[in-house]
Amino acid sequence: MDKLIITVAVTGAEVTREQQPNLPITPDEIAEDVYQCWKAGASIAHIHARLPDGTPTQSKEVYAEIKRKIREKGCDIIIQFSTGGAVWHSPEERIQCLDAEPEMATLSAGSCNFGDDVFMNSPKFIELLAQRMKEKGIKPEIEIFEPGMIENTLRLVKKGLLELPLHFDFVLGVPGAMTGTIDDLLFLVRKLPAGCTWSVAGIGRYELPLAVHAIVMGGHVRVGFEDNIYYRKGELAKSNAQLVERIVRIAKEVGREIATPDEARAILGIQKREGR
Ligand code: KMH
Ligand code: ZN
Repeated sequence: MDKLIITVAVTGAEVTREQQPNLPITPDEIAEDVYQCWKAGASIAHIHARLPDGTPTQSKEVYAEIKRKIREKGCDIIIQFSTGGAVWHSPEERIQCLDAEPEMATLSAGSCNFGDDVFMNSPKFIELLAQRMKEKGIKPEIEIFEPGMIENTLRLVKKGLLELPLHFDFVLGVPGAMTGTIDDLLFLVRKLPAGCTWSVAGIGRYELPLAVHAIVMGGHVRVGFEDNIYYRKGELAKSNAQLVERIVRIAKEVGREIATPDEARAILGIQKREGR
């Protein structure tokens, strides 16, 4: 098995300070939080930008500031920006973050219900995201909320917009999309083309059981406040780093080593580039 890649999704677009008092919001807070998670063992930071009042933003300037502040700390974590943004962001707003030149970015491979909203990803927009990431040499992480999104991805491979092997992230347990049972995870993993890598981001109570299964199955794990704000039922997590530390402990107990960012780059086929 490859070493374990831990992604931390520190902020997201939906969680508020009222729900999780330790949510990082400003570029300084996000950079410090990512730095603490990197020290704890995370090798990818999945980042959403916010305005100082907490409103989600896809401003390329804010994303660039977050990246700069992370790198100023001497932190070599893989920086992954969200092209998903918030459900109400326009496609034009969402794609902007690619101009801030991250090493990786998310690419949601289809539309789904998302709580009381709809997370819209038209075929045309998905193609545009894939095309732009290809031009810029940004490694996509394919976000899968529903099984049909794997087929959508393979259509883009046929069109030459994406190249195998790809890295997938199964986001499971979003109200309105696929649930996060172990059966769901096994079903999705079996559908992937050979040689692809995957991680799982279980939402809320799905986070820990799915992470534990991913660790022993040879997959990778995403944790963080974007997906889950609790340490256990009824107890808020103290920090994103606390959630990362628990995954590191569990992985070590079952003999799965933790990937450094450079080891994660090698697993995912990412070339380190100046300024990223
Ligand atoms: N905030 C969700 C609507 C991504 O980061 O690419 C979309 C999302 C996916 O979080
Ligand atoms: Zn996200």
